[in-house]
Amino acid sequence: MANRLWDRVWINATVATANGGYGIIESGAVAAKDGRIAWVGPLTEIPMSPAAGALDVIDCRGGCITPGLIDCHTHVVYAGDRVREFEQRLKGATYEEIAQAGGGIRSTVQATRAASEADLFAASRVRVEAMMACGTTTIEIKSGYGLDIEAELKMLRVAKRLESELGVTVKSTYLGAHTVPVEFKERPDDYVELICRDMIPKVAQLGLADAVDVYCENIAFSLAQTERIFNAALACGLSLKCHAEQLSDLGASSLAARFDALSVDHLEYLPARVVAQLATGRTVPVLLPGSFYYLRETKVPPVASMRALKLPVAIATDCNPGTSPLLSLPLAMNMACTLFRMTPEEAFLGVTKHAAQALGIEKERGTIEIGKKADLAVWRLNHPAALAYMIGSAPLLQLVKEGSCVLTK
Ligand code: DI6
Ligand code: FE
Repeated sequence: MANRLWDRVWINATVATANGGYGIIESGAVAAKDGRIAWVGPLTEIPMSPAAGALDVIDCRGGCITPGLIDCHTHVVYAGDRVREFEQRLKGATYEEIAQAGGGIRSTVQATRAASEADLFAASRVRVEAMMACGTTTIEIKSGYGLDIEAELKMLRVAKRLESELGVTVKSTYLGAHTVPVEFKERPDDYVELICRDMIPKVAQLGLADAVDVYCENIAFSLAQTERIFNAALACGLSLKCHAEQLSDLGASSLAARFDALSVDHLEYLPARVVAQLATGRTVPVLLPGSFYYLRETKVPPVASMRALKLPVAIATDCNPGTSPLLSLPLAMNMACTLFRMTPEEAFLGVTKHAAQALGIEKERGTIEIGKKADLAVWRLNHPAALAYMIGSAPLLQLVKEGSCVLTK
């Protein structure tokens, strides 16, 4: 077989490159070779006819091609569910009250510790497949429902296996500091010591995580504890992320920015002066409208200040069993628009280019540019704004991972 210029070419599409806003190319084409984007532009300018350049030519029938979506904050690996807690909350209990009574995160910890690795994988796989059916090609996955070495490593191994078996890119994050486990209830600092002295070095040595996250909140870890954990993570060469300013302003975002963290996530209580601080560094603000919606929060993150300072705001599902059982990034985009007053274009960049930045993978993914990995989503839509416009529907035609079609409808 003759060696072709490309492996595969997509034609007859509106291409939204996410490069400089939507980055729309009308009547566009994208060509992939060896897993990377080899050409993108208007079909009239393609250097060789698609049929001569590649054996496989895909007619997108006027649909839209976007970068594969990137979900940069999830807790998708867990066992059990929290359906009863949802009912309790509807009868008036608050999330904090349930957490303080030993429910909440701790109940998922119990279920996750008890689950076999195979069962944990099977339960998580169903969710990741549903995410992919909504256009997701890269997922960040946090541990944090194990909280002892064995169960945390089990979660992180499951995250790796999801990557190898489902063909989705996974960036994994160690979140031992999600909550204080029951066995350390009276001595949280001893648990922080265990995280810093034993768990982070172990996770790093096994190569099971790319980053370390801390849930810095009144119901979780203090600012001083967060700083200790950040230092331990840096000492092991891991990147930093932080659950910050979700329910109160503890100063976590400011600390994370000083530590050059990849991202600060949630931010409902972020004060405007810290938005200015973020503008001076590389730390990406990540907004999670699913948990805002599910907890019926009323305080909105400072989106207007972020916009004024041109921050690269990312959006993610925060998929977790307690506060955001959400799998669809297009639905998260819609929520970012309706609840946070972001524009559809900001929402689009939030799940592509800016989400890649929040994971430190912007050189490889997040936009459709020559040389980047060919991760694409082909939609039965004529403009990417429609992704944010729809409520809970994602008319995906094809999902492409590093040049290969992993899902076709
Ligand atoms: N992200 C989290 O990690 C926590 N809240 C959030 O938005 C809680 C997750 C849980 O309740 O299981
Ligand atoms: Fe979270």
